[in-house]
Amino acid sequence: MAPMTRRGVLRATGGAALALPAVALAAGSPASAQPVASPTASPSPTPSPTAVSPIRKPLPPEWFTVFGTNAETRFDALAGTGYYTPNERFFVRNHTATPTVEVRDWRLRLFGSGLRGAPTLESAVTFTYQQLLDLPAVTVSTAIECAGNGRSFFTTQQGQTVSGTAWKLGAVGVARWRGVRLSTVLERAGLSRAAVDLLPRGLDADFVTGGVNLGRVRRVLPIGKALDDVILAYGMNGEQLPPDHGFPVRLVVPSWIGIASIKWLGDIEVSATPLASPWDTQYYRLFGPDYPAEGSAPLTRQVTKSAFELGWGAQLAAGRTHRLTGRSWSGRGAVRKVEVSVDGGSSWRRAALRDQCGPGRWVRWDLPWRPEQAGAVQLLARATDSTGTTQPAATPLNTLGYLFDAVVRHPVTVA
Ligand SMILES: Nc1nc2c(c(=O)[nH]1)N[C@H]1C(S)=C(S)[C@@H](COP(=O)(O)O)O[C@H]1N2
Ligand SMILES: [Mo]
Repeated sequence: MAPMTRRGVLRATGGAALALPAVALAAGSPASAQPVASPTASPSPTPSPTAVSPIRKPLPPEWFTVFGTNAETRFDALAGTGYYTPNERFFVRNHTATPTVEVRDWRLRLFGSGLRGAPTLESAVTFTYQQLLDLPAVTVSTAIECAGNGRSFFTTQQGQTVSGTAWKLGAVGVARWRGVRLSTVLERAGLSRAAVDLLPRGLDADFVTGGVNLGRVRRVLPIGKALDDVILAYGMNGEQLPPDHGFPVRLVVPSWIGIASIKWLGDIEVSATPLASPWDTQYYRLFGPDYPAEGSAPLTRQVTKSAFELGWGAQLAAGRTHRLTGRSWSGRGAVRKVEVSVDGGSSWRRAALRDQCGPGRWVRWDLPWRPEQAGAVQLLARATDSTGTTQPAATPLNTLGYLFDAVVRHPVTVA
């Protein structure tokens, strides 16, 4: 990894919370699974020439809120940027740190009982980067969104205690992903009709949490979804896939929670019997009073959300007409309708939709608002998707804080 600059250290430590010093990451220590927001900013450590940042790209505070190894996109930084999230502003969710992968040495390895001849990892079917580039290419417009996006509102709106990164609504981005269909690669690798589950695995460091090594980041992908619309992506918004987003190749699993879209893909086990991983059993299920002890079924599809392209606590001038802008999205279907309330939910007005929306990606919207009186106001936006689902007033508690879909109250000051 590149040596860290002074500026990089300041960026990495300048966020709302820091899970661990950058120096510890350089020594191969794990990141905390659950960074806790700390209100006290500790002084920046002396920059060390060997220290590395868990995220490679610059994270200017006007674009990102940093939580340890993760960086959230600020929605006010998307105003006027166009439909797709620019690569430079796309959120990053790293369990440990962005690894350096040499394309020259890189191979995608497929193995397991779900392939003809049941190859082992040692005798795996391999593809070079160039071989993947030479296969028929497709472009897919879809969001990648963390299952925990919106988690902080369980606490700030509902008064509940949940663990995990305290995201607002910016752990989501929409891009044009270029790559090859996973089904194409599976066919060429000799997919057997007996295959039921895949286990794609990343090349980043082992994830260690609470003193337990869970191994490399991986998550089960059922064969039905794998053959439906999943791609192996090597391009993002017309550029080579950036290091932080999975270079050289990542999975893109449309409409499903972000953990399905494994970055820095190294190998895929294809199995004729069901597979599991800690990312299917202890994480990415709903746990809590309303759920069985082992949790819900593993989470798949995303829910419906809406966000204003405004800073938290933004100031707006009284007696002037403002154009409120925002985005709404759903993993369940296309967004059909967006309504906004400026009176705490007593009355709602339809926002104008600016995009032809499809499932798994957002629609931009806007609506004029002329506040007359100075004071604090909460802006509310709620979307209805093609399944008829409208964002509710509250989301039932789950202790890991996944799939928050309730209407978010966005504070602004009219002055
Ligand atoms: N190998 C690997 N893949 C991964 C992760 C990771 O830490 N390692 N994080 C996952 C999670 S939880 C999310 S939300 C998305 C985030 O993708 P992004 O960083 O490109 O925005 O990547 C997923 N793929
Ligand atoms: Mo995630």
